[in-house]
Amino acid sequence: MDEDAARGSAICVVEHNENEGRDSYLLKEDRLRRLLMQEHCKDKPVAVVSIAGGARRGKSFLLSLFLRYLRAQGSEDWLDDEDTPIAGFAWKMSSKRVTTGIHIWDEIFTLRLPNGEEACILLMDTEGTFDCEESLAHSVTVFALSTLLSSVQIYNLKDNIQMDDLLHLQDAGPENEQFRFQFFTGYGRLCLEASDDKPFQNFLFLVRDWRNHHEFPYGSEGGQVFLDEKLQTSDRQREEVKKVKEDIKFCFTKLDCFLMPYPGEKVAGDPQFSGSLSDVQKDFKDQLRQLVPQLLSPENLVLKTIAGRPITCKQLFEYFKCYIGVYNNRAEIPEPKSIFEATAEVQHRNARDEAVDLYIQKMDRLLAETPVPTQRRLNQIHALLRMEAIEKFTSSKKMGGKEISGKYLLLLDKNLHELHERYEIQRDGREERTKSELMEAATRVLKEYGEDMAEVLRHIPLLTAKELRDEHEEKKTRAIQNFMVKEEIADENLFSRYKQKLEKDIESQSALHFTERQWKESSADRELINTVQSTVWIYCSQMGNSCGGAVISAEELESEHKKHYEEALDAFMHRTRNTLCPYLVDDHRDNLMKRLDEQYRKYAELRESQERQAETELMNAMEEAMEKYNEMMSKLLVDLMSEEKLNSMHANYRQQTIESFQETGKKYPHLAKKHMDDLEGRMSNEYERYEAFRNSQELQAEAALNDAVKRSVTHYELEMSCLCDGKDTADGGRQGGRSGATDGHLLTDEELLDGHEKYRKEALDIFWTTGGQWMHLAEKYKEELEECLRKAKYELEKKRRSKERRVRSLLEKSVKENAEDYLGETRMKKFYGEIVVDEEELKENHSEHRDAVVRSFVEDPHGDWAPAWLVEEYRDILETTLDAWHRALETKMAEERTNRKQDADVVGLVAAVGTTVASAALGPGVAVGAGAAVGAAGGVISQLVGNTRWRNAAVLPDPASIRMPLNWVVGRSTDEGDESEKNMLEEEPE
Ligand SMILES: Nc1nc2c(ncn2[C@@H]2O[C@H](COP(=O)(O)OP(=O)(O)O)[C@@H](O)[C@H]2O)c(=O)[nH]1
Ligand SMILES: [Mg+2]
Repeated sequence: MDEDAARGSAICVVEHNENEGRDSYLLKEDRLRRLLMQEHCKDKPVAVVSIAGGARRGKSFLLSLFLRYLRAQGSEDWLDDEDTPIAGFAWKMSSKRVTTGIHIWDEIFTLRLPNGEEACILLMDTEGTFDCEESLAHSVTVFALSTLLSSVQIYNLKDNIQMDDLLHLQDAGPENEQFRFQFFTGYGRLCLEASDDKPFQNFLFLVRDWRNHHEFPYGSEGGQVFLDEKLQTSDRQREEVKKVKEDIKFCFTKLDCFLMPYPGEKVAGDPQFSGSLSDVQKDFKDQLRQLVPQLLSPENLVLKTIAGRPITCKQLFEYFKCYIGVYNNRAEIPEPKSIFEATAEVQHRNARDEAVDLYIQKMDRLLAETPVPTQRRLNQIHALLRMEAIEKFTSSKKMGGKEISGKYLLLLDKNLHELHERYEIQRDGREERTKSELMEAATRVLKEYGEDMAEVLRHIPLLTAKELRDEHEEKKTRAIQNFMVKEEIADENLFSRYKQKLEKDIESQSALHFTERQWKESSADRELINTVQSTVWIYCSQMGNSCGGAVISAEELESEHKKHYEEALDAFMHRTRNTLCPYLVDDHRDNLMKRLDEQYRKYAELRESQERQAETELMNAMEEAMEKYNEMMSKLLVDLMSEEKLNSMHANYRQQTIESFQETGKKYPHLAKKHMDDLEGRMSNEYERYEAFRNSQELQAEAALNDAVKRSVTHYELEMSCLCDGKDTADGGRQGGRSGATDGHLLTDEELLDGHEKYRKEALDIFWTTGGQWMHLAEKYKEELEECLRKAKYELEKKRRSKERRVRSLLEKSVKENAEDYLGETRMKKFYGEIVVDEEELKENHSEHRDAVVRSFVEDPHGDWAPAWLVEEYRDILETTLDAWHRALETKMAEERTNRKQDADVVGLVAAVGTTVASAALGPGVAVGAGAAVGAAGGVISQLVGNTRWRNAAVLPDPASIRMPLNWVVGRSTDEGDESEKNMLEEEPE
């Protein structure tokens, strides 16, 4: 199926029913209203194309082709698409018909007419007309209704225009003679009486399956000739036929005829025909291309008119209702008069409606005006429009008489009056709405103003009163401006009333905002006062801390003040940085500064009084400390002490004193300094005094020490001289065999040293009995003492050595002399080269002479001046020397004895004699000094001397060569001694 066809359908708007032999017609009002009252069409003029005629003659088929044309919007190729089947109105070849009555395609087409106006097209199908099954009355009714309602009625005929076909228009059947002649002519005449216009519009005889096209060609031209021929009247014709023909020509504005070719067997006879255009004969299609635009193109479209005026879809709906009503209200087919009256009624109604519409339209426009019109203006306009509406009503063409006109005029006036009242209410309503809109706007604007001001008041920092006033002015101006937007919705008076009220409201609300601001400012001010107070407290507590302990100097106080003052100001500024009212801060800051200055003055006074107290306290402390110092120092002077010690003690006490003073002093550092200096000065002075005292003590002590040194030295010298001179009885026992030899008293070196040590100690002891008191001085004097002792000792030693040397030289001389004596003639000389004796004898001689010589040495008078220990030493030397000489002589003599024995052996002397000879031979050298000691034995030996002299040489030893210790002593003295000692030694006699 075609999509477009599927889109719409033919709806039955007038349904025919038959009840108990009586026809009734049901108007499907709702359907029809829905269709005709659509916005796009209800007020547009409409062309109604209707088709009527016998059943199954291709009416619906043709309407479907009209649909196709309309949907193609008059395009040239509207018939070219052969694939799309012909569809829309039900046109099937069926013996069963659809619902009888009037059908309308439920799609109203619009098109623009050549004059630019938009118009609608309605396609109307009729069913059941002129069917033998139906009553003729019914067919005539449907035919009449569709003719009354259409602007183009197509009378669809087959093959030819029969006289019957014409009669059908009149003939309601034999039982309705009256109607047969009355309807078209009667109605037509009534219409013509009322106006110049013909009652019906275009009428087209459409002859289908036209075969006689050779005589009358297809289309309208042939049709026109054919119709003219058919409608010709002649005297030969029946009266009724002539009447019909005349009535037809008389009633319709335009009569046309169109000869349509046969569509072909497919269309006409094939039950399987699907509606495809390819199955339709070309002639048919060619004629369709002529026929359809002739009816439906904008140029050819015929609008539906009543009494010469085009009607709209909406009015068409009224006529539907009116005519169906007329038909249904009668027991039989209505008289033309009824139709006429009904039509006149609708016309008047439409005229009134139009007048009312005009009034409404203009009043609506007035009511839509902004500002809403005043009551006065509404009444004025109403009066004007009322006249205009009445004028429009009276001037419109209508059928019917004065009666109906008067009735409708009254009705119109009543309607207008009612409308006027409605408009008044409406206007009042609008005015109320305007008022409430103004009220709302004023409230909103006032609220906005309030919110703005609240926002402004929330602003940190808080605005000053002047700033708030400025803000208020600005916000108020803005509020009024915002309100002014509504100026156009109300008339001047009304608006200015609301505006004034708004201004008053804003002013009274502003008072609240000003009060709030004032309140906020007061609390900010209180806060600032509190901040000043607490800042002063903090300053005071800080200053209290600074000045609370020790008394500080005025400068320090000032600097503390400056510091805390700055801190206080900073703290104040910091704490007030977020204040709501910064513009108040300066005043409070000035106040703060003033109060801080006041406080500072109090602290300065306090400080001064504290300082005075502190001075007194410090003075006392200093005096006390000084007293203590003096007390301690005085104690020191009881005994002499070294300057260093005194100094160190002074330093110690000084420190103690200072510390003691500092106990107080540290409390007042800046004041203590001066007192401290004073204290130190005083201590220095005192110390000088103590020092002088000590010095004098020291001088005394030194004198005592000096004295002690002298006494010690004297003691030493005394004791040592006793020792050296042997006067000390205590030393008597040591004199040995030399007692009484006072001059010969000589100490050994060791003895001297021992003595020295002993008396040195005694001297030191003596010294220390004094020096011990002043150890710090004594050392020096002790050194001095030691030096004196060392010198004394040295002198003693020197003296002793010199004496020892002298003694020694004398002893050496004596040793030599005695040795010489030993070698004398009378002693041992005879044994050297002269007498040879045996060993025993020699030994005896030696012992004898030796002992004699030694005894002589020991008993020598030198014992008076030589100490025993030296004599002893030299006696040993002597003995040793003599023994050595003896051993040497013995050795030599032994050799000699050997020699002699060898001689004796040769001469044969007796051994005993030999011995005597030998010993005699040894004696001559010694015999000179020997004397009587040799005795009797010497006599024997001397007899033999001349005979027995030594053959080997026996040399006599030299006493000068005896080795003496003096050399060593001298040597040693030279080593350690000085020049003077050497000289002294040189002077010594050998
Ligand atoms: N002979 C003939 N048949 C036609 C013509 N047009 C349509 N038909 C056929 O006639 C039958 C009835 O058509 P329909 O439109 O329903 O007739 P209606 O009852 O007048 O509406 C259908 O089978 C059509 O194919 C025509 O011009 N000539
Ligand atoms: Mg049909």
